[in-house]
Amino acid sequence: MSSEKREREHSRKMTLQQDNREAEEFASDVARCLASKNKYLSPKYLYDKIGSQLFEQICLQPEYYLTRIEASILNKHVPVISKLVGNNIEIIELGSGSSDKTAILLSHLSSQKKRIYYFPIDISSSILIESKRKLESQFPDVRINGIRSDYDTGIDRAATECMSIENSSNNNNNIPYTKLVLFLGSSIGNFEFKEAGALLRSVRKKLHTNDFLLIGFDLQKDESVLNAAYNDKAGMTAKFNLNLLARINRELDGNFELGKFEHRAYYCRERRRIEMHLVSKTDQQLYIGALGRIFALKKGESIHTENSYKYSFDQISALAEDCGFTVEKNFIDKKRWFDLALLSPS
Ligand code: AVI
Repeated sequence: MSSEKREREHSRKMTLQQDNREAEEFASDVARCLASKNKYLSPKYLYDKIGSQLFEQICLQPEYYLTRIEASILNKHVPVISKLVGNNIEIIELGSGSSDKTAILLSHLSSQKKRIYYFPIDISSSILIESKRKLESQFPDVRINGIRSDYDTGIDRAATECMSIENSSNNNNNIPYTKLVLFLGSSIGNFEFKEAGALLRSVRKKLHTNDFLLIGFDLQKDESVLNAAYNDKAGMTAKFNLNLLARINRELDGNFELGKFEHRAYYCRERRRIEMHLVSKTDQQLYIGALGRIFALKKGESIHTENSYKYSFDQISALAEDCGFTVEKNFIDKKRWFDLALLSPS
């Protein structure tokens, strides 16, 4: 077998192993969730292939201002960012999704004839394949290497790739590279504060002093704007939320009837977060074939599927400082609804 073929076979086996591990983790998390009094499932399970497509639809809804505003901030400030990062850049993106916003950055950087490597990290392989295909035809000079993984493993793998680029014999001029880690879309808001800190600290460990982290934060604002953003009129967020039950049916042989659940999303003032729930409309019993178990749900009982924290500037600088970063710049929109913060290692 040629070494190339061997490598392909090895990576196929690794992907299969990873798929199996993820399927087992999903099954055991669903079992734990449905058996507990306070039913909570990690929001990462919202993003199977269908969930990721539905999220792309959410981003197009008029009430969901986050994507639009972040893109406009990026468009406005891309020249400043481009100047700061120099001519040789390794972009690592956590949760890259469609990479639509990253295309704004790539378009500007590549027009400046910079040398760019791009490592999008996402848990959905289909979305990685699709976005790589699209970006490669748009930006033929950008070298793209998609990493299907969760954030922690993904950042490790991307940093290893960067090291091999910097140390390779092709880099015989010892060109210095700047790493630019992107964490867009306010995905940090879906983490509890402790987890958010752990993630930023692990990013910090991979960066040198001249590298950057560009991270989107959804800011605290009028409750009515927030409630509308998570209850869009077209019902996309509801579909996205309910798809979690459909996913359990598909992957774990469950018998959830989606019509017996209601999407509920509301701003919790005390915790400064949007909470997303699936609320049972009736007393019901659920059978999950893959677990061989029956679970009971009472009328009004909820499965908590996501939190989306809304930040203040004080919280942003405290988080940055706590994790070894300095806030270089807060790029914000006129309404002060969204902050694209540029952090550098302190
Ligand atoms: C990915 N994340 C930042 C979205 C959010 O706004 O918290 C996920 C989402 N959930 C419902 N709508 C959008």
